[in-house]
Amino acid sequence: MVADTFLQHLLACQAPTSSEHSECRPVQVSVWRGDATNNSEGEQVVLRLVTAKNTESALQIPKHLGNVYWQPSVRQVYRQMKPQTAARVTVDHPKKGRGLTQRKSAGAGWLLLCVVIVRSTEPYPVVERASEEKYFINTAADNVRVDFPSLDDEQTVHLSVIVPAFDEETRLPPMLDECLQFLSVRSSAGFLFEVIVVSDGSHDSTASVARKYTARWGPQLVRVLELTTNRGKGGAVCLGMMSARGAVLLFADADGATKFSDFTKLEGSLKRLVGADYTVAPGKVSQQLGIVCGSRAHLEKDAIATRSLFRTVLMLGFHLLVWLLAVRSVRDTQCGFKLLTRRAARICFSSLHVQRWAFDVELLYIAERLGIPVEEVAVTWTEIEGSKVVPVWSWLQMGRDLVLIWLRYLLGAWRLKLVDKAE
Ligand SMILES: Nc1nc2c(ncn2[C@@H]2O[C@H](COP(=O)(O)OP(=O)(O)O)[C@@H](O)[C@H]2O)c(=O)[nH]1
Ligand SMILES: [Mg+2]
Repeated sequence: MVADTFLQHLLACQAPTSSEHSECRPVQVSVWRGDATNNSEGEQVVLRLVTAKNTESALQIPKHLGNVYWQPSVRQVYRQMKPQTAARVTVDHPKKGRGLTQRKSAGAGWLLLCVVIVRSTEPYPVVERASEEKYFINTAADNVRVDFPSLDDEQTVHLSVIVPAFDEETRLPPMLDECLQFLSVRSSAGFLFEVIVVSDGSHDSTASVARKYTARWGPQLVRVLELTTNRGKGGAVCLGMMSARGAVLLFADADGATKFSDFTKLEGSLKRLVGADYTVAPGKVSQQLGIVCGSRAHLEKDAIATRSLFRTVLMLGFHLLVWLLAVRSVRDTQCGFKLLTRRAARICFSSLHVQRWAFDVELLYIAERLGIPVEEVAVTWTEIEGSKVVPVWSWLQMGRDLVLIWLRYLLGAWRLKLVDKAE
């Protein structure tokens, strides 16, 4: 029997009559190449009947059609049917059917993609550091070069503030002034701190502007790590952390969007989290695990009211993706004001792969996976002109990074490094 006759027979037998088919339009009937041997008598061939409403029912070819075979030349037949009887019929051979083959090749495609991702990815982050990125210049004493210490060393000051800065010659000075004034008030009580400005391959005079602070405040208080090429905020924060001396480490945006005095809120929260005060027992707290995130989640309603619908949709979409793929315990993952104990920083940053904007998400993902206690604290936030976030493009980049974080950890292409020497 040729395919055409077969179809006529089939449609006569299977014409759907229920009211749910009444909206169906002309329909596509697909008949895939088969051969007589495969459809020999007694072999079961399953038909799937799909209506325009996408309801499905599997039908079996009547026994007496068991010896039907397809014309090899016929691949697709289009039929105009009465509206009330229209439906899409595809034929699915259980052994050699085209649908199965397609599903198999799609599966093989995904498998291949996964293999490529796993094989082409380094499981642990490779932090390359040029020799010029290993020292800072002491502009307070003949511009001598002084090597940065390592995060693996013991803490020697109470607090390190890491400021990632990319082309920030204008926004940086007010932030540094505010930060240094706030912290220097505590110095008289024996509080030791340092500020590390990481100029991330800036094209402007960010590094020399920051070095003037080294000259004025001294190399114990202000250091400038000048990266030779732009890595992205995550890369800059990571190298700043690796070069820090503090028992606790804060990273803070160079634009001063958060009032530095809000740091006391983070300190209070960390004290509760680890059960000790780092200003009193820095050695003890440096060995504890804890992360406190400044948060703008309480400002979300205002942000939605003032932003365009498009930006609001992008923001909510990003939050949803973060929640679905990576981090559930923190509402605002992106706030550039986060405080970590030295041990938490050592553990998280030695496994951190993402160098761009989405690094905060990976940082918190790592913390969640390793059970590091994380708390969120509401802070003030002022939109400061000159944002480096490029509308849409940066969001797309973040979305892609989020999916990659999820996929790479899921496949085991990225792994967590066990570097905790303190344990
Ligand atoms: N290191 C580094 N920091 C960057 C880069 N882009 C932005 N930043 C820093 O990230 C912080 C936040 O950037 P900002 O433009 O204020 O972002 P927004 O507050 O989210 O609009 C600032 O300290 C910037 O200097 C970059 O490519 N590299
Ligand atoms: Mg900002």
